[in-house]
Amino acid sequence: MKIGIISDIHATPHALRRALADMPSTDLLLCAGDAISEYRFCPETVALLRQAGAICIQGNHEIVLFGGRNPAYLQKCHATFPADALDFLAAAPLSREVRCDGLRILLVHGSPWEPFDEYIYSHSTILARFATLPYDIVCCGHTHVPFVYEAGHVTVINPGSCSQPRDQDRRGAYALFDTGTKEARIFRFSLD
Ligand SMILES: [Mn+2]
Repeated sequence: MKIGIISDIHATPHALRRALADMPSTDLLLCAGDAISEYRFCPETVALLRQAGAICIQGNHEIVLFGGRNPAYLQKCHATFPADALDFLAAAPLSREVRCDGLRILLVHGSPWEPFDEYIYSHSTILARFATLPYDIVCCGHTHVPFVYEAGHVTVINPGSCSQPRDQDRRGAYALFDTGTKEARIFRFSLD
């Protein structure tokens, strides 16, 4: 089975469309948070995620919007956008366990450990700690810099950002995991 992993769309539906068009067909689609921005809700992005059957969690941007730190804008969102679009992200958890083809997968936005908002890169020393987790795959986002790292039996996958890459590559990014070959790969696609 094939698992598609996306993250950090940041209210940019055209980038999400590109990612989904570029992606081979998948059996499971995971979104590691920051589908929107705290000051920019995007019903079109949410609709695309729902149509694609994406399993979503909240990132730090959803936490700000739905967690009460931006009440004026949230009020405006409720007056402007469809309730079901808002509810879809508001109801998303901060982390989520998913099973696919017998594999245990953890989906988080930043880090699996408190305070959960650490930026984890491919050179981060904390990556060794992922080997202690009872999962086969941990998907995270937050940095907008994609990587794949094998920490013992745990494959750590950051798919980067669909819309706002923060590495040297100006293209959008997503990841694919093949449960048959156990191979994780990062894919890049043009945003132009
Ligand atoms: Mn982000």
